[in-house]
Amino acid sequence: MATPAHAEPADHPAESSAAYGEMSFGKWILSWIMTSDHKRIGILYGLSALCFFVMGGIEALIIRTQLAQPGQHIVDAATYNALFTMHGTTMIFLGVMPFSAAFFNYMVPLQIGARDVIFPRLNAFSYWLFLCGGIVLNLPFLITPFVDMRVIPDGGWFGYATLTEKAYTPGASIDFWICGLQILGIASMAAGFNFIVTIFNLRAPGMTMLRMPVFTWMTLVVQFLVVLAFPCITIALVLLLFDRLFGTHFYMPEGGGDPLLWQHLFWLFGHPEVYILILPAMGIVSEVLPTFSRKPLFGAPFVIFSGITIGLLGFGVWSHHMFTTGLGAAADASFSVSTMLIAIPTGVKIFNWLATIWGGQLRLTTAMLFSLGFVCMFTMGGLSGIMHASPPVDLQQQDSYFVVAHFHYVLFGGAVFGLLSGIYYWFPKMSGKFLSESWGRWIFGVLFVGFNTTFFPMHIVGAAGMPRRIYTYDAGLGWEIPNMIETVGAFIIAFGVLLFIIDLVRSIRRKELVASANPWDASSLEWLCDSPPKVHNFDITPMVYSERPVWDKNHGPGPGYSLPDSHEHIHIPPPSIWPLLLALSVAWFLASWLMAGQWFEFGVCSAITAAICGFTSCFRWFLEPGH
Ligand code: HEM
Ligand SMILES: [Cu+2]
Repeated sequence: MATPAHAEPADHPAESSAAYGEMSFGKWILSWIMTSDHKRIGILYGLSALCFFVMGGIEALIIRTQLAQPGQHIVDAATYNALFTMHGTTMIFLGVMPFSAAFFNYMVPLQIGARDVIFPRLNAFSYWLFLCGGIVLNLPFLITPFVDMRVIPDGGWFGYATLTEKAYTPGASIDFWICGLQILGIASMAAGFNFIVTIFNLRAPGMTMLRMPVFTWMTLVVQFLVVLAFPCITIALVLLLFDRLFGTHFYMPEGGGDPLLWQHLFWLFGHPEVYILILPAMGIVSEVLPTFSRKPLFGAPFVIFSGITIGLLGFGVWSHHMFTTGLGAAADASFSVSTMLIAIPTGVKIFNWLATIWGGQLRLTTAMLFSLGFVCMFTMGGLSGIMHASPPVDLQQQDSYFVVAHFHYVLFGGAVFGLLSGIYYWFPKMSGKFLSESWGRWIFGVLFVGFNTTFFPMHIVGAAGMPRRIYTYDAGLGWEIPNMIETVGAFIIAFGVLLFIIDLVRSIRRKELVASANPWDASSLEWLCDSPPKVHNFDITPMVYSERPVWDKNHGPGPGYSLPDSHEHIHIPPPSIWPLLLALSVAWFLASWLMAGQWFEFGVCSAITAAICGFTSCFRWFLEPGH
């Protein structure tokens, strides 16, 4: 595409891609720290998520090594509690969520024909705050040798009261967990509002809501879930913090409180959260399957509306996590029905994906393989989910390895496979290079085999009565063989992940850019930009005429899109340090609670200092011109 002279982003040469080459290393680092470019922020989210994913994976390997045989003592019971808590919390909040955020950031503005998100600096703020939250959650690993109390979060990923009350978990472990989650919550909320406003307001002319790519649609649904669900856990955590620090009794029956209040508040967040984890992957699969079947997505509006329906129903099912608490027949019946209802829109999506592949000219690229793997594995996880939608069945399965099998089929076979599909699909767009397709097939094969070897036997051993969250078990219960198989599977997964990381590093380090703008012959607007895109994405904002603009332009029937001969002023917000400093101040402010729990006066002084820094950063941010 010809670049009109007036379209150079000359106002900020430091951010233009040509200038990166000549920069000194320090300047280069600074340009990442101060960036407000959605593409760079997306890459930062992706790399951070990858690191946390590896940490969560190492925790899982220790768990599996401990459980390989009966009666082992590689870790003790207390360490084991910390391991599964940190594994679950890490995978959910620091692995899958930010990896999805990487794609929201990188792809949504491109897919809607925008130059950036609507509040680029707020976007940078979200990223830095997320990173602070991840660090606060993992800090206890570093300080645990130096303190004589429990500091590594160990109350499970859903932190049930009253276990998490001071009386039952003294020390600071739960305080770290609360603090980390609150920081992550603010980061997610800020990003949520940013993307909602972006998608509503920055779409290219002609891109009506129903012309939006399905991935952008699923992003929109997810952001609504984030801004509606996170306040529930924020409140739940504030009440827990009051109980722990100030002696209130919100969840303590002895003081008139109710532990079930925690469970209701938590799961009112927690169930939508599982859709926050899976819907982005569903969006990715809805882009990949049509591209590699060379067919439009079958019944695209149905896929979109079932995504919306899943999001809405997701707020009406939370008590299916509480069937065993004795809610009574009426509540059990209604939550059972609402849970089963969600299977309908989910099934609609699955059938639409199958109909998309049906009769298509399939190209079995690695991205396609991961998407096909997603459809199979997610469906299996969905089916076991419908089983425990029935309260009597759930009474048997709750807290057993059957549930562990279920949610890994959804979260790993589903969300993670979908994200991997997205990496293989969009890597050429993001880097101008390809991941190796021959390695990719092997990586897919190893992960697929490893995944099923690890998690399928958990159904069996769970049905045979093995409870989750036990650090060891006796011989002679018939659990030995499945547990050994599961552990072998976990190491096969680790090998697959290792291969993936090697290929990723290799591919990134390659110098020459070989990917064309549209290497897969895909249909949405991101494939109109260069690979990698210019700092300002589009020289001219396209005018959109259909839901598959790039495809229609190349193959007909309609014009797809056009590039109006306009003289737009391209505005790219300048880099800024204030989002980072504000994020640090907010994290510091919240972390002062931790100190307040141990040394009250010190914590209060620290909070006041942090607040002053925060307000200063805020004012400097607002006074800085050009955002
Ligand atoms: C390397 C692959 C993985 C392995 C081997 C693995 C293994 C396990 C095992 C054995 C448990 C049960 C521990 C227990 O109850 O005693 C567990 C719990 C859990 N896993 Fe994974 N996992 C893996 C990947 C993932 C991924 C990708 C996610 C999410 C996206 C995830 C989310 C969870 C959650 C939420 C829990 C529950 C933690 C709790 O009980 O509080 N896992 N994992
Ligand atoms: Cu649920």
